[in-house]
Amino acid sequence: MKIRAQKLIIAAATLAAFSTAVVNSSAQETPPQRDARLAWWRAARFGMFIHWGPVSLKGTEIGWSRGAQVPAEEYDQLYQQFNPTKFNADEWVKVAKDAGMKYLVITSKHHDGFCIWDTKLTDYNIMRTPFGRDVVKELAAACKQQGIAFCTYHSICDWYHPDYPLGSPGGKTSKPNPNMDRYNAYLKNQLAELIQNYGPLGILWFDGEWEKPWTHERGVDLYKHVRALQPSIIINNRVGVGRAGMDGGTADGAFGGDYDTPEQRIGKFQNDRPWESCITICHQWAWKPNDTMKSLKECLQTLIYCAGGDGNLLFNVGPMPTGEIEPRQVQRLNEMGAWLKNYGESIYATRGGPFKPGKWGVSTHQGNTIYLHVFNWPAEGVALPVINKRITSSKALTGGTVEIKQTGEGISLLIPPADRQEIDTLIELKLDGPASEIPPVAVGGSSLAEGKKATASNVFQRQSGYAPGKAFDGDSQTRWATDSGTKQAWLEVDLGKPETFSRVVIDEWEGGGKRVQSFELQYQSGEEWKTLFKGTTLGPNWQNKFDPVTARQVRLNILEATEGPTLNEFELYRK
Ligand code: H79
Repeated sequence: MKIRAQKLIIAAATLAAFSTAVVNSSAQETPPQRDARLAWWRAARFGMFIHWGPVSLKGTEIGWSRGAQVPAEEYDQLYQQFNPTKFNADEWVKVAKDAGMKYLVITSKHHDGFCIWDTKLTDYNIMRTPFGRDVVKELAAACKQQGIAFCTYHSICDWYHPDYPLGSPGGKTSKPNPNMDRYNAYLKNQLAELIQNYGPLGILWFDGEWEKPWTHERGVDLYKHVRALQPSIIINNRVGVGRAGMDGGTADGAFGGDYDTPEQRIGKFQNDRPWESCITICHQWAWKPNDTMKSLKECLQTLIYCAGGDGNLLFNVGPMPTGEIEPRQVQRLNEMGAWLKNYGESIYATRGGPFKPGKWGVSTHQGNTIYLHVFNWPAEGVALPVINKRITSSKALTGGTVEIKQTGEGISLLIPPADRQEIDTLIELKLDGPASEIPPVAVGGSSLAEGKKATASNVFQRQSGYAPGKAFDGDSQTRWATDSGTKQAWLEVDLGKPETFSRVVIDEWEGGGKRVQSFELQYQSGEEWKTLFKGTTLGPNWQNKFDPVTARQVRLNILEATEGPTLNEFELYRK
């Protein structure tokens, strides 16, 4: 991947840029013009996602619970009781601002079809509730006043609207008299209302594009429609049908709007196409009473991992039916904001890399500066690979002294244990030239097995999302899994050619506990499988060193498990 040359712009000065950007229709836009259009948003790095509507009265998931946990007839009447009298747009925007977020995306319409603005195109909207106030209007005004980019999420699928062919639950039923062309006109007119009455918008965040009625042609047409209404707007990839599942990338050659959208996972390092992970602060998108909330460490490291991978984080809250955001969530967001106040220079307007994200941490850069965010310290310190720039000075921004040695072998980094931070030890390196000229490089070398051909005795429900390759993709957020009840299984990798290795790392999925009770690591020698060693339990990032072995086929043979074995990663290293 090559690093796209991009002038770094101070986030604050560019927040208003989308309203004044040069007018270009999508067809005429050159890559530099496109970069300029997206620049404010890439520099912003951190936004607030809000999922809200009458469903908050039930505490179930927005859209998906219609016709499932909540009968459709009941769901569709909830708006008659929706009266969030404590809603205060200024307060919500202040929460986002204090958290260090630079933009806000609210569900103007989710899959359930309910509209939270004063639309003239359907009666199923906020003005018909006892509340009777235009939430989109108030939020847009508050965002404008406080200098936050206002954006909307808009579902393409609409399981409520009679013209849209599919219905609840989850698009699994059909409507009696659908008319997709008429629905499409409705959708386009709604977007015109939103942009013309509440714009300019920062982003139009589409979703619900995966159902059959949506096509490539409709996606391209919708993108052009929205850009024509507001040339400066940014549109996510879910406008088209090219999204590759929940990983959120856009399939090669497919149409995918302006950026990729990994959902509920941190995107992989990708600096040649913009991306934004959308992740919830608790588990549900819409408000759920007593939902488990993520720790400050998880919240902050999620943001920092995104920045280090060269992406954004759109962090979701689901406000309560009272109109308030839960106080504990406000507090958590505030804590994130406090960290960003101190260390925001290492996040905003930076680019990810050059050292690729790993268990060790991540790096970001701007100008001649690299920011190292170290999350985990090996006893011997962090060893970074060779770079084509000289380090002229270094500083531990989170306190203490850092010892740096740059040699022809690489860079070694040590901080006394007392100065290592629980969440992020932040070290600034000044270079004798631009960090963007350093090609992105993995830390600690990649596993010899990464991306290699994998097979297994069993795959959970034969789903590709749990394929053997998930244990060799260098992404600890994905995993190989086996059917529930599986007590024995094997996982094999073909390295392509004989390789010499002396260390294995097996990252068993933490969510399942220690399932493996007995295993052996084997390699093929001639026709025969030889056992390298035997073990009992594994766990997260379990590792073992042994005398160097040369082999092409390596196999983990699980002899006994309490439940279906599942591994995030299986890695082999020379040393
Ligand atoms: O609004 C939130 C969720 O309600 C919504 N997106 C976030 C931002 C959401 N939509 N779908 N899902 C959550 C889960 C749906 C997954 C699937 Fe598919 C839809 C599985 C199969 C069809 C899309 C296409 C994902 C994988 C393939």
